[in-house]
Amino acid sequence: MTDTLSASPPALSARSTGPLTSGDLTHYARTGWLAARGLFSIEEAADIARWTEEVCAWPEVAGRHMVYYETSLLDPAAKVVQRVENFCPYHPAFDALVRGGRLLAAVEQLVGGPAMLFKEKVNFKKAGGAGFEPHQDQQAGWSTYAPGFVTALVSIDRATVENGCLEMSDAPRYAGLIGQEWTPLTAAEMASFSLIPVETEPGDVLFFDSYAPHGSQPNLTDAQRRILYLTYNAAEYGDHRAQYYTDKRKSFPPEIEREPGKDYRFRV
Ligand SMILES: O=C(O)CCC(=O)C(=O)O
Ligand SMILES: [Fe+2]
Repeated sequence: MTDTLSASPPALSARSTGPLTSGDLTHYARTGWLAARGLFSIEEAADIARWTEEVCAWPEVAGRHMVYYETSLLDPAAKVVQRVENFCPYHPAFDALVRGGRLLAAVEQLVGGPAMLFKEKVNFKKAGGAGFEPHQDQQAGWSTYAPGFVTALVSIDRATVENGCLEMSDAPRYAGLIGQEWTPLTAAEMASFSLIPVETEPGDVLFFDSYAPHGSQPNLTDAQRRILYLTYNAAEYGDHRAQYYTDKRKSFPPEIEREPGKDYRFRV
C-alpha cells in the first residue's frame, strides 16, 4: 500500500489561473481533494435545484437519461429515486454549467490542461437513502477509460453529518488504487487513515480525484440530500463519455431497461 502513497500529484501539474486559489491547489496536491466554498451563489444553486427537478419530471424512456431507484431504509414500502445519470445531452442549461464556465475552469486548473466530461449524475439520497461504503471511484472499473479523473461535487441541498454528507480521507494523496476493483475498501486497506465528514452548503463544490478514498452514511432524516457529481478526465486521455454510458447500460442498466428475472447488482 505504501508504494501508492504520493506526496506530489500524479503526472500533471496545476494551472495557476482560474477560480481556485493557490491555497486550494496546495490542499488538493496534498490530499487529493479540496472544498471550494460558495463557488456558486445561492441563486445559482437554486437554478441547479430547479434544473434537477426538471430532469426528475421527464418521462423515463429507454436509451435516454438513466434513473435508478432504491428502497428507503425508513420505509420498506417506499421505492425512491437514488440517482439520475446521463442528462446533459437533454438539458442545455445543465450542459453549459457542466461543460463550461467556472466548473470546467477549476477542473482544468486541477488537471493542468484541457478537460473532458466523463460522466454526470445527481445522487438524491432521499429520506431513508443508503450510504456508500468507503471506496476510491477508480475502483469502479474506470481504468478502462483513463488513468485518473477529477470529480466536482456540487451541493444542491445542505449536506450534513445527519443526512449523509461526503466523508473524505485525511491521508496524504494516493496516486493509485489501494484496494481491489469492484469492491469497497476493507478495514485493513483503511488502516492508515480516517474518513472525515465534509459538510457542504448549497453552492459549495468539493473537488476530489478518483483515488481519494471517500464514503458516506445513510440519510435517516425526513428530507432529501441532493448532490451533483461531475467527473472529468484530462482531454489528452480522450473522450470516453459515450462509451462509458454504452458499457453501463449493458452491465448495470436503469430499471426501465432491465430484462425481467435477471439479477443486477450495484458493486461500487
Ligand atoms: O452521494 C454520496 O453520498 C456518495 C456517492 C459516491 O461516492 C459515489 O457515487 O461514488
Ligand atoms: Fe464515490
